[in-house]
Amino acid sequence: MVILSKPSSFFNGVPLIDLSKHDSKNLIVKACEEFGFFKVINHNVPMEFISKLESEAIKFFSSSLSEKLKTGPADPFGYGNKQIGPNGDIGWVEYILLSTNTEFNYHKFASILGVNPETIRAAVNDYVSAVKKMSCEILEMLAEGLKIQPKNVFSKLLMDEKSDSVFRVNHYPPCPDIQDFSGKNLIGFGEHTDPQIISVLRSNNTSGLQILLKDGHWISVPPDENSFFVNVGDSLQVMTNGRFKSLKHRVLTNNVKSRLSMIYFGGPPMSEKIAPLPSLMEGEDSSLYKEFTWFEYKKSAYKTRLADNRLIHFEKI
Ligand code: GA4
Repeated sequence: MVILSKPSSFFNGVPLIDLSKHDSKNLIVKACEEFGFFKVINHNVPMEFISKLESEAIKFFSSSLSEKLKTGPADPFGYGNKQIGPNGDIGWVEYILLSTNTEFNYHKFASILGVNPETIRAAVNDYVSAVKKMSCEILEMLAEGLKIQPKNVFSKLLMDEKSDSVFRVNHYPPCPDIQDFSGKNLIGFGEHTDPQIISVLRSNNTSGLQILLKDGHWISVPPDENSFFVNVGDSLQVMTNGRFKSLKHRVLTNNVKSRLSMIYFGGPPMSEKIAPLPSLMEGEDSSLYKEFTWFEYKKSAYKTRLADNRLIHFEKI
């Protein structure tokens, strides 16, 4: 676990996308090319869906550790504590990971919260459906901005009933200034890029999220509980033949306030071939990547550490 410094200054250059404006599509393309990251306002995701899920999550995370552990381990779905992924990554975080397209068993979570499993299922479904709808609108604006047809080239992958999408709720408890064995402060969630097509994050007003700028500096993103933050995933980088970049990001711990974030990772069906769209290439030969399916990519990703470059195995030499 490595961390360089506590958030000192906030970045004021995060591209801002107003979804209610008609001309946003060109700005989204620009944001995906320059950063692979942007903030969305006027998103139409009902605040009641956000608040409902947030309050259930707060209740869950404030239960005793022994209760929470009964809903784990996250292998890959369930409750996880400090351990991230199967290969030794550790962070000052606890979380719930679930699959959005396969049947998920909410019973254990519901019994801890003292509610009917259907209440939890409905809260997750309401939130995820609204965020998925917004993700699809963004992906369609991207296709239009790139002038590619049909406009659902990207969004259809999330809409597919077999779409392999994931939902994650992260809780970063306040972290006193403790250090790991090497004397470095603890990190909340280590640096990484997201593997899927698009990730959409909503957090409370506690800072922590940082992005890696092209000049090699980590910079803190000002939190905004009323907006969403969007990341280009590795798969979208490949589909655009590297025109859009998946951005490295991480979360630092906060020593006073706890941070709660919810992230929807929109992914393709397992059998989907991930390759640059022909209209975004000069010719077949100009693909920067070898052909692979999402299944193959995931299989290889689960053998990596968080900070690894997962696309490197699929790049043409
Ligand atoms: C990073 C993005 C998402 O949080 C995630 C993570 C997944 C996990 O926590 O199980 C992974 C990580 C993420 C990429 C490499 C592998 C898989 C942990 C890990 C070491 C849910 C995802 O899809 O990929």
